[in-house]
Amino acid sequence: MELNIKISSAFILMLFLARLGEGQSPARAVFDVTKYGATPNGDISKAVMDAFKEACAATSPSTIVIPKGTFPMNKVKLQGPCKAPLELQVQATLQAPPDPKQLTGEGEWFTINYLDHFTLSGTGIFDGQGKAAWAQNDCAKSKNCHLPNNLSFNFLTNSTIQDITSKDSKMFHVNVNGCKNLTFMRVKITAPPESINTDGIHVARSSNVNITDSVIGTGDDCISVGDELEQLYITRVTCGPGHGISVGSLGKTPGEKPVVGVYVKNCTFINTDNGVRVKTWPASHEGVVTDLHYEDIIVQNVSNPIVIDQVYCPYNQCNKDLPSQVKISKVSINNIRGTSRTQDAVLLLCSKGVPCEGVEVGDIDISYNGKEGPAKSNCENVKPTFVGKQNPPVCAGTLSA
Ligand SMILES: *[C@@H]1O[C@H](CO)[C@@H](O)[C@H](O)[C@H]1NC(C)=O
Ligand SMILES: *[C@@H]1O[C@H](CO)[C@@H](O)[C@H](O)[C@H]1NC(C)=O
Ligand SMILES: *[C@@H]1O[C@H](CO)[C@@H](O)[C@H](O)[C@H]1NC(C)=O
Ligand SMILES: *[C@@H]1O[C@H](CO)[C@@H](O)[C@H](O)[C@H]1NC(C)=O
Ligand SMILES: *[C@@H]1O[C@H](CO)[C@@H](O)[C@H](O)[C@H]1NC(C)=O
Ligand SMILES: CC(=O)N[C@H]1CO[C@H](CO)[C@@H](O)[C@@H]1O
Repeated sequence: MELNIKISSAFILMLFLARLGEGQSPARAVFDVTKYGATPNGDISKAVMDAFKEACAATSPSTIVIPKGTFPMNKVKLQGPCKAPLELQVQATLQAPPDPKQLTGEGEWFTINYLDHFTLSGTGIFDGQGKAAWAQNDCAKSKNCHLPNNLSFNFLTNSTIQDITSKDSKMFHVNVNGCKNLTFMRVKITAPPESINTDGIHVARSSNVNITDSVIGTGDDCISVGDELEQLYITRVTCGPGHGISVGSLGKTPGEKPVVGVYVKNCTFINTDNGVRVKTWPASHEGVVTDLHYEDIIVQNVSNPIVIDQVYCPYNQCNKDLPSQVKISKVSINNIRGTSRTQDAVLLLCSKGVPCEGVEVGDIDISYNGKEGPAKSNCENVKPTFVGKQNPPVCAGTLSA
């Protein structure tokens, strides 16, 4: 009985978009979650998963729609493979339960796995309602902190995430793992500066990931890069507040795979702790970071605009006498302009065990206005080649700390 009702209602729901006069473009079946039992103020999780189940089985491209409105949503996991390309259009504001203990089920708050040619679109908001969770976050001290990420994308290929907003995640806003050819366009990620571990987008074990035309401001890194990564393009991203765009931290766990090819172009950093940064732990395991290119970047009131830090050791829980074993090479830094909030505008602190190689510094113009004097730059275990003009003179200073 129930099955019959479901099937017939699914039929009615397949509203085919008439594309009169448009020739070949195939009609897309539309699955509206409100037709699957979703009601405003009621938990929408099951409706979303039910709509997905049908859409995923469809043999032609389809669109799942979460229409305008505000809906509470518990954990949702959408897992492919599906039979045809699928779009999830979110127009709604989706709210996680405020108390992390109320989040039940597997994985992160919203998890999407194993899809090819998937699109997440719409001007909707994923509201992690993280305020209560940040207060309980002791991840700095404790090894078992299990706060859910906001959005988790795993093993997606040829896919696009566009226009959505992620707000006040309990932990990382967006976690990208095992994806190939994934583009983020025009996304917006916001959380207050005091919210801890709320990284904007964390990308690891992936290749060909593009993040463009996006605005990210959080209490941690705007974008952070983990190991086993090839070809990440970050273009026209505005970052702030937050900790900047970071490769790493790396070297803490054994067997980390290389990070190859990170391109940060035409980005703006406003009031952030760092601009572009690479961080690796001292006394570390081996690793490789190569092909990093930073170009056409504006920094405004950024504490440390350019940082390579191979003695990264927050909370002082490491042996700083033993060098990092993560080898950094082929780094170019060109046309970085603006203002620094501390005197240390350019820090290239490479490992004494495996010095940086192939670092090229082009035009830099970063000013600092403070009693101590103008902006400075300090370097260790690196001999960059210089092209263009540098203000401050790069590698000419000593650490102010
Ligand atoms: C990447 O994905 C897009 C769809 O998002 C597709 O059009 C394009 O062909 C893919 N590129 C490669 C190299 O697979
Ligand atoms: C991604 O798209 C490309 C180009 O359309 C296609 O060759 C490839 O098979 C797709 N990848 C997967 C995993 O389906
Ligand atoms: C990602 O950006 C790079 C550089 O702008 C470009 O060559 C590539 O085609 C882009 N890939 C996608 C999937 O948009
Ligand atoms: C980056 O900015 C430069 C200088 O403002 C501009 O010439 C170039 O077209 C921009 N490139 C991209 C990819 O936005
Ligand atoms: C510079 O950044 C700091 C820290 O984010 C902030 O408190 C201060 O107001 C900023 N100054 C300006 C001039 O924006
Ligand atoms: C519930 C859960 O899986 N939380 C994860 C949140 O994200 C961090 C960083 O990716 C993971 O370590 C947690 O396990």
